[in-house]
Amino acid sequence: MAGHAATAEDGYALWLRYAPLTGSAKERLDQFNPVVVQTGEADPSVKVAEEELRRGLTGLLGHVPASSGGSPIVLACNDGSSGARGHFNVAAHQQANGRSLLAISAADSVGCLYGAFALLRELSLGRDPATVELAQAPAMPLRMLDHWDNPDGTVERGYAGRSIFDWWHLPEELSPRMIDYARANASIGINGVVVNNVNASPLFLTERYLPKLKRLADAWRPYGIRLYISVRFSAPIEVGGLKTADPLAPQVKAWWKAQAGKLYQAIPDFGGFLVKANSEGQPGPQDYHRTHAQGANMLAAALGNRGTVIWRAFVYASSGETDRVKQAYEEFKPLDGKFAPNVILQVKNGPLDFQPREPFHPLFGAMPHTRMMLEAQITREYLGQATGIVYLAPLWKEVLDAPTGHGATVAQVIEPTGMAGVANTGSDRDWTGDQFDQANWYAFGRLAWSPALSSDQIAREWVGQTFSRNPNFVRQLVPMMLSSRQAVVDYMTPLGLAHQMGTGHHYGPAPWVCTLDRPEWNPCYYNRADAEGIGFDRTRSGSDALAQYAPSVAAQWADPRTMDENDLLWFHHLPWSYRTQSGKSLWDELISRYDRGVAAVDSMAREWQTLQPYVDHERFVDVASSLAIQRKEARWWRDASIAYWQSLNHLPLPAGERPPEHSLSYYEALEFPDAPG
Ligand code: GCV
Repeated sequence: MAGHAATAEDGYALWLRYAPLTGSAKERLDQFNPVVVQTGEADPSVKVAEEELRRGLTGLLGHVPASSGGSPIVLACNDGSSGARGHFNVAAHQQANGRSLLAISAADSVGCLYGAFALLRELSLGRDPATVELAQAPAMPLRMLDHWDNPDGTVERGYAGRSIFDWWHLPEELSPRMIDYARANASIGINGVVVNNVNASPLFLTERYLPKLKRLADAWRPYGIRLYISVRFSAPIEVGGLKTADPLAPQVKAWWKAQAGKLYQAIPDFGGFLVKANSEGQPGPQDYHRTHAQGANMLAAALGNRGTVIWRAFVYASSGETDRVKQAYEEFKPLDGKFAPNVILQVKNGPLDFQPREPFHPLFGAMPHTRMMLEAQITREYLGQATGIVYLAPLWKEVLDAPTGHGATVAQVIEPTGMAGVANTGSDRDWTGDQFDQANWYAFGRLAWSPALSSDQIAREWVGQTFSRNPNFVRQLVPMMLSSRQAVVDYMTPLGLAHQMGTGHHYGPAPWVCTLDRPEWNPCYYNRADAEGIGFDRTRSGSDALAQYAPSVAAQWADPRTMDENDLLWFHHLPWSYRTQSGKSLWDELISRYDRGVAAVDSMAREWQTLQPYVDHERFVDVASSLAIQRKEARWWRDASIAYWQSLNHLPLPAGERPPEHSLSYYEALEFPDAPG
């Protein structure tokens, strides 16, 4: 039996719904009350932990927990233990009076808050409180969200409405959303937030913004979240009235020091600066013939030991000569060991730009004397934006688990430092523009907390808390989520193709685009398709990007006959007649992968229909409509891509294959002036 569907919901509560338990699970939990704070009563984080426990228990029980008479839930938030900041224990003990006691203990108050959320997660999933036993610590110190939000309320690559940050009305008005946002983040262990776009407005370094930033930082502090800002390297000129932003100029150094001083006066635990420099037109130290290290170290000196400079490695010059995917490594590898101790290099998961699939970035493991963190993209800029179901944990796990060949996996390389995710939040009621994109926010936080978690476990947790803990529902929905990432790879860019999207909006297919000024902005630069074959030769006979990887890794990808074909055309240019591992020609294999992607989306849409009894009407319809869009998108990608490849190779489709619905010129003529940017 499906059980009763929840009442109508709009997704605002995220995974913190605390839907009522029933039957024996409710009876068991009813034995546990009251909530008692044993230590740390006055601490703001303990207060919010207590509040959250009460809120959660009230939801789960369907009534306010009794104020006495049961087995107490005790918050012991200064238990004298040592360990990583944020670690906690949750366990039930037997007391002398025969009753149980459920204790959440931690060395610091934020650990206690994390413990409270972890307990609520277990309870929400129907776990018997008497058997809960958790001992956890975050795997990495920095677990961050990077917002690409602008002061005017727009969001670069945002698909969920306007920015959640209302700079105009701050500091006087603090939207309740800012607290719910902090609760959601704390529940998954996020402890740092960069509030503005890396294409940074200098406004954030003006006097007017200080009280606004302070108000947010104060509001988030109890939730264990430190505030960071992105800074524009040329801000000393734009808002400082200086004639230069040269990092070695004394007046520039003094200006940044003064700015840092003001920030720390207002926000004593201010996190630091995130910087995109000399990348895609942003100013940087190279404008003054200085290196990235000189630029980063100057800012690091301004912050001193109070904060961190997070310097992005996402750079590529406007040159058709050097393969774009090689450029970050070429620029940064020689700087290993040259960065100040409070500088972190933030490296995207792959060497290109958040594509549906990329091999891991060759910088991971290659700069042993540099602190390095991983940058992932939660917002789906290149993966269909906010439509359908595309669960990203498998993408991130693929990268985290990859052995770098330098004696560590990517996860091990970044664990001493951290992980940042480009946020997918917006002003839409459901926060992420699509119900299932909440799962990606959740999964990012959970993986930053523990990269060892499996995509499957994270999906189970999310589904159980967000939709329904009914085992039949979970059993059916989780596999859909797990296969959804491969589906998007298959219908968009199978077999290692990448960067085939339309210019500007990055939404639909446009493999034919070849006339943009910067060669490396053109899809044709990446597919290199012609009458004879397709793919980018990155072996020694081509750009030799393979040589940037450790020899053991490069060897795996060097031979198209033995490598994992998921990355085939990323590394190899091959004739259309090339025999793939399935025995099919490359052309036939490509078509079969597009088809597999389309079929996977059709099947998700069909399966969702059968799940209606478990889901409230509002979210059921919302997801069903979103899947209807994804079905259209999948066909569009398949058909437009095949039409273009056929215009080059003139090969017939394998017998029985459906021809593209429209002519190539139809797809080429499509325009989307109204797409979000
Ligand atoms: C914030 C890609 C995106 C840009 C983004 C850039 C970056 O190129 O399309 O919108 O800019 O990455 O990561 O800096």
